[in-house]
Amino acid sequence: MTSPIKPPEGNWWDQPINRRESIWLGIGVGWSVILFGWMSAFTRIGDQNPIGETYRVEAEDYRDKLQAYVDEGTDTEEGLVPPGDDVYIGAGQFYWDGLPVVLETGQEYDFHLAAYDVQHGFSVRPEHTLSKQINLQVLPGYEWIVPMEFDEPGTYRVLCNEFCGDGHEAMHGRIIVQEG
Ligand SMILES: [Cu+2]
Repeated sequence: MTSPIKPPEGNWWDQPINRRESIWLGIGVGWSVILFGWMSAFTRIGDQNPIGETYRVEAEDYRDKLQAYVDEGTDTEEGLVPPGDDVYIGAGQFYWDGLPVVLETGQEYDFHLAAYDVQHGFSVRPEHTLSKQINLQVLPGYEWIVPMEFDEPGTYRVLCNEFCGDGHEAMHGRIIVQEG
């Protein structure tokens, strides 16, 4: 049997680099440098970066804090109305503690995010545009406080966007935002 792939004729492996190859190599190197610079700039410039503060916290302590917050809030048919500007959310296999929550537009809330067991992903999407989303990592051992404000009223879905085990797909929650 003969191979359908035929080697090129002659001495093809020992040729000087041609002009077209040099140009593409140059473009490749140039583009790499741009992307490298972009990575660095992306973390320093603009509003796209998650902000806030992070504190070490034990899962049990966070659970207690969240429970105290839930007790202080007002339970309504739609969900919990937080007692103040703080919103506590706990992620566990496989549920969102503290959701659903009822918030208002035009008010800045401090979202507290922590996980009880493994790493989870806090993904928030407006119900009418599920492709529009923010994604934040929720880690066990850390409480991340992120300021957030909703411009538009509506229902926002919260789902876990980090595969966290068999049951991960059941991690749904809701944030109901009302006109403030
Ligand atoms: Cu999860």
